[in-house]
Formats: sequence, C-alpha cells, structure tokens
Amino acid sequence: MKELRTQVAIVGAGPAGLLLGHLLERSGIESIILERRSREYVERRVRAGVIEHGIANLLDESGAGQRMREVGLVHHGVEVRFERRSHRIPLTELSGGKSITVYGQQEVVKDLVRLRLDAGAPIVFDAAVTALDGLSSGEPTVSVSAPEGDVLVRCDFVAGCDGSFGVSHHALPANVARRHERTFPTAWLGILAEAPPAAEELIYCRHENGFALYSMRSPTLSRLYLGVRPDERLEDWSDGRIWDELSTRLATDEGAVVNRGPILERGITAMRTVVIEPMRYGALFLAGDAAHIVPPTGAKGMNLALADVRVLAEALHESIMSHNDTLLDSYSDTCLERVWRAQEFSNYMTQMLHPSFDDEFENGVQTARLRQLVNSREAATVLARSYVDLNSL
Ligand code: RFL
Ligand code: PHB
Repeated sequence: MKELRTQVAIVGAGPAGLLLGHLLERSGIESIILERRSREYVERRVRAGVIEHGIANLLDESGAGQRMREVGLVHHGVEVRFERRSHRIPLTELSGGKSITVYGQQEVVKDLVRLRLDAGAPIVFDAAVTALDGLSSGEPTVSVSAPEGDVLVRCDFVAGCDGSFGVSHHALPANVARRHERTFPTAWLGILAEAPPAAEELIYCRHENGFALYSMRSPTLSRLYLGVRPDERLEDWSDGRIWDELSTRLATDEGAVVNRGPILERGITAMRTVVIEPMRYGALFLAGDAAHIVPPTGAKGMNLALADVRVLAEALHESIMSHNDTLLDSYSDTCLERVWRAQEFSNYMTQMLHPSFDDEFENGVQTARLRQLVNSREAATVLARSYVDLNSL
C-alpha cells in the first residue's frame, strides 16, 4: 500500500478543511487535504450564502477574500415579514457599523481550492477516508481509498472537517463523546433561480402556510427557500407550485412581488441540530459540521466552521512551532462556547419563524416574539448583533 507522511491530515474539502489547509500553509505547516468527492462536485454544491462581518475579515486577512470583496453583496439590513407586513432590521445601525456579505459557499470553496492549487499544496479529490487509527497512541494514521489504490497517511494531527456524514466524528469512543441532537418538524425546500432578486435585502418571512426566505447570489440570481414538511417529496413540487407558494407566503398588503425565472438547482434539506462534545480526541480535532449542525435559519453553519478552523490553525501553529499545547488543550472549550451561542440564536430564529400546524399556543408565542422584535429597539439590537457577528455578544 502506498504511504504518505504529513504534519496535518485534513479530512474533507468543504469550507472548514480548505480554510484550515490555507491557514496552515501560510504559517509554514504541511498538510494533505483528502476529499471523497470530485473537485467539480464540491465547487458546485449550492449551500450557504451569508458571511458574518468578522468571518469576511478573516477571509480577507488570510488572502482569500479578494473575489468575495469584488462580487459579494454587502448588506446593511434584513427584512422580517409577517402578517403581510415587512419590517426592516437595520443591521449596521444596530451593530456599531457592521454588515454581512452575501457570497455563495461554493464561491468560497472555489477561491480556496484555487489558492491551494496555486500554492502547489496537495488536495486529493475522489479520496474517501475509511478509517482513523492510532489517535491516542501518538502515531495517528488515516486510511484512504483512492482511485489509484489504497493509501495510508501517517501524520501528527488529524483535522476532521468531513461534515455531518463523514467518518471523523465516529472515531470518538462512545465513552468520550457526548452527542446532543434535535430534529425539527420541518425541512427547507431551496431553489436557485435565474431571476433578478425583487428585494435588495434578505427577507425572513413567517406565513400561516409556513416559513419562506428570499435570498440572492447576484443581481441576476435569486436563492429562495420554503419551509415544508420533512417527508415532502421534491417530485411533488412543480416549478409553478414552488413559485405560487413563494408568492403566497411573501405577499404583503403593499403588493410585494417575487421575480420568477428558470430554476437552476433545487433540493430539500432536513432541519436538525447536533453538538458533539468534546471536539477533540487525542490527535483528532473536529471542526465545522463534523462537530455541530445548526438549523440554517440563523445563517451560522459556514461561519461556525470557519471560526473553528481559525482557532485550530493558531493552536496547531503554537503546538508545532513553539511546542506549546495550551491552545490545543483549550480548543474544544473555546469553540463550544461559540457553538452553543450559535445554537441558541439559530433555535430562536427557527422557532420564531416556522409556524406550527397543530399548536395554536406556540403560534401565539411566535407572533408575540415577532411583534416585540419589530417594536423594541433592544430586541432588534440583540438579533442584529448576533446575526452580523456572533462574537460581538
Ligand atoms: P462540509 O461543507 O459538509 O464539507 C465536508 C466535506 O467532507 C467531505 N467528506 C469526506 N472526505 C473524505 N473522506 C470522507 N469519509 C468524507 N466524508 C465527507 C464531503 O464530501 C465534504 O466535501 O462541511 P464544513 O466544511 O464543516 O462546512 C459547513 C457548511 O457546509 C455548512 O455549515 C453550511 O452550508 C450550513 N449552511 C449555512 N451556513 C452559513 O454560515 N450561512 C448560511 O447562510 C447557510 N445556509 C446552510 C445554509 C446549509 C444548508 N444545507 C444544505 C444544509 C443553507 C442550507 C440549505
Ligand atoms: C442563503 O442565501 O442561502 C441563506 C441565507 C440566509 C439563511 C440561510 C441561507 O439563513
């Protein structure tokens, strides 16, 4: 079997694995990124779109933010819509001058893949990691199944950046890992459409038929979501039905419209939340979705993934370059504090905006929360500051 040796083996080329590789490479640490899918696949996967203020700065400062700054859309507010009325939350005004950048996750992925390849650093695509061994023995190995045959990677550290369906989190022994999980009684049907967005800012909408979200990727591309039942089948949603339902939910008394166009991409995603504690086992460090999932309503998933690897890159640097393990030892606690904050915020947004179909008490509470949000500057400030930069609260 072919053997390779590196300092840090990174499992997964999503935003977490790719940014980690980039930050390590800039600080003189060798890594190999192992990705189960093809390059084309990871660069096409349409997912998140909102980048927090501090995370946009992180991408910029690390030299990966150039295209994001050129074509990303900087937003200073979001709309909250319910009872056929729209209310603007002035994010920048309420957060001391901060903003969000709307820039597709697959664009972040493309930028980071290009930087890595330009630097001549290795990413192996179509290479599925099948096992992690020796994590507590001081001699970790990563077994990889690749098209040219099986490979064994020997390393000092393993970064598990392989998302929620990866293998890394299974490497934490049952008596070490605590797993906290919740499933919501709703899913999101998302589309990407060739249609100019009808609004300049994102719209989070609660309607008695369900949740809706109006987002975008560029002046000609709209990204929209409908809250649907978890067992809903994509085949039952014709283009016409999707657009009609979006128009119904997003309608206002002022005559708001939804711009229609060809649907380029569609999918249904279950909504769940997971936290795995601790995020470390011996030489293995989990980062991003491998360690935690948040419901997408708070737009925090990718931001958390990137925030984790900022901490991890610095901790690995201190350990490898200065033989100081203090930051590595506190990695899990440092990250989990932010992860629980993100869970709290994402759950608040989810519960407030997804109506219940069988619990009128819950619906009463949701409406009261929304009214408080749009009538109280204090409530809006908490939302604004959490939304633009979780670190600021
Ligand atoms: P990823 O992106 O899932 O990448 C993991 C990578 O690991 C690979 N992999 C393996 N490779 C080798 N061997 C194995 N055995 C492997 N198993 C898996 C996978 O192929 C993949 O390439 O995880 P990462 O890097 O932690 O990034 C997390 C984000 O992708 C995720 O949190 C966000 O997409 C969540 N999310 C959002 N986050 C935001 O910050 N803002 C948003 O606006 C936002 N909107 C969303 C979202 C997620 C959504 N879905 C589809 C769940 C909207 C939606 C609809
Ligand atoms: C998106 O643009 O894809 C998006 C925006 C906000 C969210 C989730 C997804 O909360």
